[in-house]
Parts: sequence; C-alpha cells; structure tokens
Amino acid sequence: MRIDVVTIFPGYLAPLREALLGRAVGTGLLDIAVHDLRDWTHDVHQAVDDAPYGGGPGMVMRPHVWGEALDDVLAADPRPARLVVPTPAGRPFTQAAAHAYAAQERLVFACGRYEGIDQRVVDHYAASMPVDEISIGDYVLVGGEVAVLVVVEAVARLLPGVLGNPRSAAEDSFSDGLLEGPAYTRPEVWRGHAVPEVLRSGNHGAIARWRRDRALERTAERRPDLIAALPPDALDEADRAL
Ligand code: 6GU
Repeated sequence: MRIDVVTIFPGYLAPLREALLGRAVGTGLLDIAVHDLRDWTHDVHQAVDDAPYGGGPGMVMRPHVWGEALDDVLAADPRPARLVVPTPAGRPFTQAAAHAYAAQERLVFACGRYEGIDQRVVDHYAASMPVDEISIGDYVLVGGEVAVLVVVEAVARLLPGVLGNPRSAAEDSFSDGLLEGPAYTRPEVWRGHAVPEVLRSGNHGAIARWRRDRALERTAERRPDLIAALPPDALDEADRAL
C-alpha cells in the first residue's frame, strides 16, 4: 500500500518509521511519503493560511497551495487513490473504515491546521475521486497530523503480513462488535491476585465461554451503545443468560 501525507509539520509524522509501521515500511508492505505543504508556496513568507471570509477567529488554509500540492502528489503515482482529510467535523473513523482503507492501493492524507482547509479543496477533488473527511473522536486536536498516525496504524495492522500473528487482528476488540475481555500471563499469583482458575483448566470450551462472558460484561458496562448496535443474531441463548 502507498501512503502520502501532506502537512506543514512533516516532523510530526516521524513515528510512522517506528516499531510495527517501521518494519512494514522496511519490508516493502507499506510505502510512505511525507510532503511539506510549504514546498508548494511561491511567496517569500511561504504563507499557507489567510483570514476567513465572513469573519471569525482563526485562519483558513488557502486553496491554491493545497491544489498545487495535491495535483503533484496525486500525479506522481498512477494507482487509484482515496483522499482522506482529518477534521473534527468529519464522519467518525471506525474499525469498519479501517478495513475498507486496508483494501485500497493508495491513501493520500491532507492535514489541515488552524480552522481547517478551504472547503473548495475537498469539493474539487470529490468530483473526480473518493474523498473522506474523517474524525477520530469527539474532542478537538490542534491539527490532523496525530489523527493520521492513528488512522495509518489502524489500517497498517490489517494488511496481510504486518502483524506477526494474523489471529491478533481477527480476534481483537470490535472484530465481533464487542470489547475484548481481560488478559493474564505468569505468575499465577501476583501481589495476592490470582489468575482466574478457568484459564488454567485446559478446558477450551469453558475458556471460550468465560472469555465471551467477560467481553459481554465489559462491553455492557463501558460501551452500552455497542451492545445496542449488535445485529439481532449476534447473541445466542448462553449470551442472553448472562
Ligand atoms: Cl481528524 N482532526 C482534528 N484537528 N481534531 C480532531 C480530529 C481530527 N478528530 C477528532 N478531533
């Protein structure tokens, strides 16, 4: 998969070269390029923003700089791309969206700062390619860079070969619409707290049932909205008995 990120703070994206993502880049599963938006300015001040029409606080990122940058970045690779614009005003980014992005050949991220990017940039590209304005949660960040880190990590771990054990992606939180339950490792007793007996029983049926019950319990407690959103056939008799 090819990923391009356009930003005025390229250094913010340095973590894309670390750990699991760094290894995916090293093995060629992921090809990431980070571009400095200011490379497409022509004035001595390298201005990327201006005052908003209609007044109000903050600055808006100028459309012509973004247009030149995105035209060049998109033209540099023939693969069909999806443009992703992180903004607190976007649609929620979910695990389902992560799976959809993982099936794409190419993602191009446009990081806005200040009060955002002139809306005509999104509208212009949306006429010729898929464009998503996405939010990573109900809080406000200073810019889209950290959201890009979040999205790229969520997508990259779904690409075949990126995770050591593919079952990790298949069985993690959200894959069945539930939060994952607790996990334990040695020692058997730590500071007086024992590992639940059933996990050491070797009874695989009982272990699966226990894990399912803890996942249901935790999801009902922390994310009742997820329980309410489960498809009608998601819970069986034993689940409902809990
Ligand atoms: Cl994607 N960007 C910004 N600036 N703030 C956010 C966000 C994105 N998602 C939640 N808050």
